Formats: sequence, structure tokens, C-alpha cells
Amino acid sequence: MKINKEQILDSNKAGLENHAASFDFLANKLTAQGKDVNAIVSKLSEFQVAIPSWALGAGGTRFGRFSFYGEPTNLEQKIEDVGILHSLTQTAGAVSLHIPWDIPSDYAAIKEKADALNIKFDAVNSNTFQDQKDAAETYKYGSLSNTSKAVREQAIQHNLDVIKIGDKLGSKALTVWLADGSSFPGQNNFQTAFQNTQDSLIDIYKGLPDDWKMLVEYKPYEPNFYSTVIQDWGASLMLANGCGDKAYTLVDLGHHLPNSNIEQIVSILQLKGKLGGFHFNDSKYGDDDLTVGSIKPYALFLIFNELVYGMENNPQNPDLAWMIDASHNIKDPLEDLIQSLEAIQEAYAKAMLIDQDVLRAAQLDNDVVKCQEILQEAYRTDVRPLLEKARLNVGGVISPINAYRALDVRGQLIKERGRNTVATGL
Ligand code: PSV
Ligand code: MN
Repeated sequence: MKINKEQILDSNKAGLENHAASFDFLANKLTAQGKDVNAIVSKLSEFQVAIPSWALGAGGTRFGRFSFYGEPTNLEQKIEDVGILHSLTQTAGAVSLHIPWDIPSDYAAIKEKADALNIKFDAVNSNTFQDQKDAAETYKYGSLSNTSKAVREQAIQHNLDVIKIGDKLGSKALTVWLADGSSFPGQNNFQTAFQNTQDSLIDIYKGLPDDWKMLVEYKPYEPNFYSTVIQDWGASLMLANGCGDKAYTLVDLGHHLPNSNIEQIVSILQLKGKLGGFHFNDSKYGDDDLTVGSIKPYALFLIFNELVYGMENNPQNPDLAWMIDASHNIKDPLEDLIQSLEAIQEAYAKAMLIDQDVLRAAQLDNDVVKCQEILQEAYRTDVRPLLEKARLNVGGVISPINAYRALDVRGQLIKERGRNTVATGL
């Protein structure tokens, strides 16, 4: 299914008047406060977040998985789904592939399909957390950190293969997330596991094209429950530094112990020019993979405040690879992704409302109350009309979720693909 221009225009008809009224009201208010509304709106239109190829089917838990029917059964269909999201939101102009779940069989055809839908290939993700069919070695006791050289070599080779696949599609980054660790005290020698990981990453890094980045993701626990080799940003940063300038830390919102100050982590990594990528989701307890902004929208806004500050003040930090990394088993995945994209844009827009100079002055005055007022004034502003405008300006819809439902996208997909289809992924 492809959404055409007429459908977009049609779905906007009814809401245009309301949108114009609420946008004008907000724009006047913000302009009177000295904000450059057009600049904010264009930044919102430009902001693109990659959709992971594994999030387009229903997610699940270890207790089960409930299908949403009409799920994409191959990579082409997954790209079509990203195309649907992008035509409605104009924010999902990239896809992030997980290998081997989504190895293209016909590169030219996949590229052509993606080009036609205005979708780029963002970071490619390797997978050494599951055993692959017919693989000679098992990752049961780790991959890049494994005590067995043969296992490490297999995992290194997999990452090098992933780079080759990404290169053919135009990707420019490899994301490495390892499940490696131990489930019981004494099982692993921490130092050996860390050193093996460093050495393996260096071998992968040697195969990285000059214009590529390596993004090293961390996570404190799960699937291992006693220790994880790359458990936090310190471990990730050490490993990235041990590889070289093209290696960076990747922050995934769900990969922190409760109440971690993620905005501070993000801020310092940018200062050091070492924040390479960002995975969005939300959580209450652990790596819950919930819809972005559904649990802690204020925390997301504080993180965006630091990201915006970094994007404006830290030229030493490269552009980030943004990706949604969420999946949930009771929502239509496309609706879930639309809600996530909206929450990301909302937090970004609110962060852009903060006058960094005024905040800086209040900080220098140690005016703690004013600092809080500045942040909360921005957070309390309903920025949704700005998001609507940003979408409308580049051919999207006023309300992606309403349009998705009015167009009965899921119904159409079921008609095209059938009911009991299952997407690759977790
Ligand atoms: C691991 O929890 C993770 O965050 C990594 O980014 C993986 O690639 C992705 O989720 C899917 O398992
Ligand atoms: Mn992730």
C-alpha cells in the first residue's frame, strides 16, 4: 500500500481551519517572546528518525506474541510500511536494518523501492545475540567476548558482513549491541571478557570504511542477569576510544538502571564529541520497549534540552543516528510508531523553545528558581500546532494517527497481505 497525494490532501481538508487558528495563536505568542517560529518549524521538518526493520511486526514478550495481522513478511513490505509512516508524518525518512533478520535478496530492487519512498538506509545493526541457522559456533556464552577464538572470529566476520551489506545500501554506520555477559557470579573473568571485546571491536573497526561510524551500544542487564560486558556508557566510551575516532557511544533510553540521569550522560558525551547515536523508547521498570513519551515525557524533554544544546554548541560531536527502538505487543506497530514519532517531535520542539542565553544567564546568577521556570515554561507549552505546520509544509498530514485510521491502513494491509502473516524480528 502506498499513500498518495490526494489522500493526504483529503485527510487534511477537515482540519485545516482549526490548525490555522491554533498555529497563528501560538506563533503570535512565541514571536512576541522573541522566538523564531519559522526556524523552529523548519528544524522540525528536517528532523528524521530511523524506523528499525524489526519494529514493524507485532512485538512480544517471552510469554507470547499477539499478531496485528497484515504484518510485513519481507523487507520490501517493511520498506512499504516505513513509506506509509513517512508519507503521513514526514519524520520517518530512514530505516535501520537488523542483520540477519532483514538481508536484502535483491539490493537494486530494495534501493529502488526505498528511493521511490524517500527513505534512506541508516545504521545497520549486527546480531550476535542469537544463534543463526547452520552457524558453526554458538553465542550461548557470548560473542565478541567469548573465551573461544573460533566464536569470536565468527562474530567478527558477521559484523564485517553486515558492513558490506550496509555499504551496498548506502548506510554509513554499524551499530554493535552485545548481549555478552554472565548470569552467575564467577562465570566470567571480567577483565578477559572486556579485553576480548576490545580486541574483537578493533578487528571490526579495521574493516570500517573511512566515512563510516561504529556505534557501541550499552545495556546494564538482560539477557544476562549478573554482568554485562558493555554495561554502561563508561564501558562503551572506553571501547570506542580504544577503537579510534570513528567509534562512538550509542545511548538507548531503555538501557539504564532506574533513575539514571540520562540527560547528563548525553551532555557529557557530546562535550567529548563521542555521542554517535540514540535509540528512543520509554520504560517504567527496565528495557520495557514502550512507546516514546508514554511514561516519562518530562525526562525526554530534559534529554532533548541537552541534545539541542549539544547540536548548537558542540561542533566536535557529529550528527546523530536517531532511531526508535521500541516494540509492544498490544498495539498496532504502525500506530505505536506514529505515537513515538509525535512524542519525539514534541520533546524536540519544546526543547527548542528554551532560550539558551537566558537560561545561561540565570545559571550564572545562580537563580535556581528562574532556571526551573525557563525549563517548565517551555515544557508546558502545547507545541502540537508547530508539529502540524512542520508536517504540512513538507506534504504530511495534520494528524497522522487520525489519518492512519481514516484511511484504514491496517485494513488495507490485511487485504493485500492476508491476516496471519508474521514479520521477522524478535
Ligand atoms: C537491545 O535491547 C536493543 O536495544 C539493540 O539496539 C538491538 O539491536 C535491539 O534492541 C533489538 O533487539
Ligand atoms: Mn537499542
